[in-house]
Amino acid sequence: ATARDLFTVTSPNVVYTDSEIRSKYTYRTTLVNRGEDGKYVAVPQETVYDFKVDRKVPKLGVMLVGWGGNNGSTVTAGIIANRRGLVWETREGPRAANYYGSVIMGSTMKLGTDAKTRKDVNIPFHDVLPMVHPNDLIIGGWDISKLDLAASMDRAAVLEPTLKAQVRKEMAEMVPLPSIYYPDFIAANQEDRADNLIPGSKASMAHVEQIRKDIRDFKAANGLDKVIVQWTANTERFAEILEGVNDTAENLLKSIEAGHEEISPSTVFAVACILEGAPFINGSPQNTFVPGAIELAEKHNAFIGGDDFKSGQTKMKSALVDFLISAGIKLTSIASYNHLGNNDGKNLSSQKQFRSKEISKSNVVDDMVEANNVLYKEGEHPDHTVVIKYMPAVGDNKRALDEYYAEIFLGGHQTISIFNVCEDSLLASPLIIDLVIVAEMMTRIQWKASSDSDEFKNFHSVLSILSYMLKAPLTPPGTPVINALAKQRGALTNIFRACVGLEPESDMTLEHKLF
Ligand code: NAI
Ligand code: DG6
Repeated sequence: ATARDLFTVTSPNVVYTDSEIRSKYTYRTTLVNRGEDGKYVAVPQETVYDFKVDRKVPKLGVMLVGWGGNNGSTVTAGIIANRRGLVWETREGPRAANYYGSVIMGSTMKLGTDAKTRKDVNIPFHDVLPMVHPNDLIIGGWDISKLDLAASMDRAAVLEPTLKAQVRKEMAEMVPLPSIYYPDFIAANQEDRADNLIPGSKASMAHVEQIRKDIRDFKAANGLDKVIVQWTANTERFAEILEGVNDTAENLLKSIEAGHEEISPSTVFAVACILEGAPFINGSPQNTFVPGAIELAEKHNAFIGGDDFKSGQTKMKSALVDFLISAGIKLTSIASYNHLGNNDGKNLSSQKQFRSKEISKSNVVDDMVEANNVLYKEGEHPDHTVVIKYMPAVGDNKRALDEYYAEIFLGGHQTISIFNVCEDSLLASPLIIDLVIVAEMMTRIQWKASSDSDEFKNFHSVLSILSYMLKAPLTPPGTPVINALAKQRGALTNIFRACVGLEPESDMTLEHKLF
């Protein structure tokens, strides 16, 4: 269906047709040269782009790898609850389904200033472009555990019994497809749930083909226009990057063919999705996107995104550290502890899998530190430690304790302690939804430089626009990683605004200052 617009833009640079929105957008940046005297010369730059947005909202399917896990079962129940407008009793009174925690469904952006009152006019983020509504998503997926989704939801122990009772029947009919399991990649303590397997314990083209077939079958069975696949399965260990094995697209395909032991299940899923043209997003920390997988995606013009959902502790960190450092406060150490008792915590109690998570949780302040050459000398960095412990009793109610220690004026110190407690899967589920909606939207946005007559083309295969939702954002090779939360949101907001010919939100509010 073509979405009904909440607003239209009246501008010589914006044209609406029944099927498209076209905008001509002037992108303004600043090019800096450093002279021999060490001084900078800043030159404003303008590039004019044409953007084209396909207005037809597709019937969209999402297939989750690890569907029967805490995130998979929680997001599925959440979408059903929203779709059916469910209300359930809790000891604190009735609660109704919502999409809190989703930037797309739960936040707004400023459209502009009211012509009469001069007050801000804010619109739901979801309405800036014709996006898929999560209530309309068709969900499926794979799991190495054969429990149906109702039983998975019980195992996850996240949702209120009164909510579960209302979605149980529908979820009991949802059964994950068998998946691929290469025991060396996830913790040995996961073996007892691996009872729903495609035969074979190392990478093979047969596995790639089976996954591709599963996607095609799901698409056909549900009459879908598109499918997006997301890895929300267990954290794997890092794969070694080996010359001749996974360093190029060609070598990666050959290595899968040869059953090389260093190819992980998540990389096999990524390859299958790339070949099938289904965008693939990695919600876990491991290096699924080995260089060969990125090159393969580029070759096939396929979309990929990752890594590792940024839900609680790290989201706070990427906002707080941005605030401290940009306030001129010298952060000198961050100590981050976590304990949790869900299956994710059990898997992460194994050293190699913990190491993947430690890496993705540790590199998240680098860009902010590097940007402040007043506080930090080249190569100087705050101390940063990350600890995760498995504590079965607390279940999905993860505890994250952080101490931020900073140097302030004249040698003084500031210590900020944070104790963050909540159900991990209730934070991660809205991110899964946002990643799907934004990734799908990006499949319908094309661009060309206005100065050339070339065809419209897609954004780069690596969707760095998804960074806001991810701890270790994958970016196109050779381009910087942005971790600062406000910048990540700015990129998401302003790229979508540009597609309808709107200027970035600058927050200058000169209209309230110059009169
Ligand atoms: P979970 O352990 O409850 O679920 C993972 C599921 O994946 C399990 O059902 C397991 O059987 C399945 N699985 C394992 N290997 C598989 C394979 N090869 N193919 C198909 N299924 C497979 O974990 P949870 O809490 O749902 O988290 C999922 C992932 O998301 C973990 O890697 C976790 O680190 C990551 N994550 C979770 C966040 C959160 O806030 N919950 C935030 C950031 C990342
Ligand atoms: C221990 O921290 C378990 C992890 O899987 C995290 O809960 C998850 O990655 C979320 O991390 P964060 O830092 O975004 O809260």
